[in-house]
Amino acid sequence: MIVKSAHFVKSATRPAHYPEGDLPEIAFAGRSNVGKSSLVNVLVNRKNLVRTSSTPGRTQLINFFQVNDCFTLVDLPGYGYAKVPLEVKKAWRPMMETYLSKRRNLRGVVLIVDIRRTPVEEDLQMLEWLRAYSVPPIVVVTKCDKVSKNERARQTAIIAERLGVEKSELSFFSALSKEGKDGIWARIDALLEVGAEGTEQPENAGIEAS
Ligand SMILES: Nc1nc2c(ncn2[C@@H]2O[C@H](COP(=O)(O)OP(=O)(O)OP(=O)(O)O)[C@@H](O)[C@H]2O)c(=O)[nH]1
Ligand SMILES: [Mg+2]
Repeated sequence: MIVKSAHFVKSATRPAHYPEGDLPEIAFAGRSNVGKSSLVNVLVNRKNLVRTSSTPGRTQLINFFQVNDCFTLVDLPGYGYAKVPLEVKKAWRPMMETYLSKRRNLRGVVLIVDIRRTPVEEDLQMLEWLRAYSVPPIVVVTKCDKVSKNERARQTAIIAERLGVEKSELSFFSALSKEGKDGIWARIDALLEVGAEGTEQPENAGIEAS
């Protein structure tokens, strides 16, 4: 994917505030502080398009970013961090379930897990929702720069088992080394293309032929 432009569109908590239009959308989900915003920044070659933070729970809204004026990347609020206020925690579940079940533009969700941790209950819940709403998942294992080769192999087995996916389904990533960036784009591209089949062409498509 060649990223020519990327800009913030808006934040939302409920459908009335989601961006209008039918651009296909890929969302990024995972635990607080797992590295969602960092992954989006690396994908679009920007240091700070999406705000990153060492304070977990920083992103509490659904943030929409338009890329190349042809699709949208969505940074979803993280989950599972003990210090996040209770009201924020309570709001997360309906906000997320509404987005995943109602957003017609949604073509896939990148679920991000930390190479050093065993996936938590909310990660499993997320995969279950995706199955229930027929949203294809891309599972990214991030912060790979933090572990040795042996540790990576050990954790890969644990993560795949806990999530109930094949090891080959996992994409390995590091925001530091940028390992895995092209592979993740390839998987995103595939989902954006599947979504494009059967949809109407833009109004000016084929204008030269007519
Ligand atoms: N070493 C290393 N650090 C990373 C990597 N990805 C993210 N981080 C760090 O992890 C912290 C959290 O990153 P964010 O991208 O803000 O995480 P987030 O999932 O968006 O967090 P919330 O929005 O709070 O849910 C930051 O200090 C990042 O610099 C990575 O691949 N390797
Ligand atoms: Mg974030």
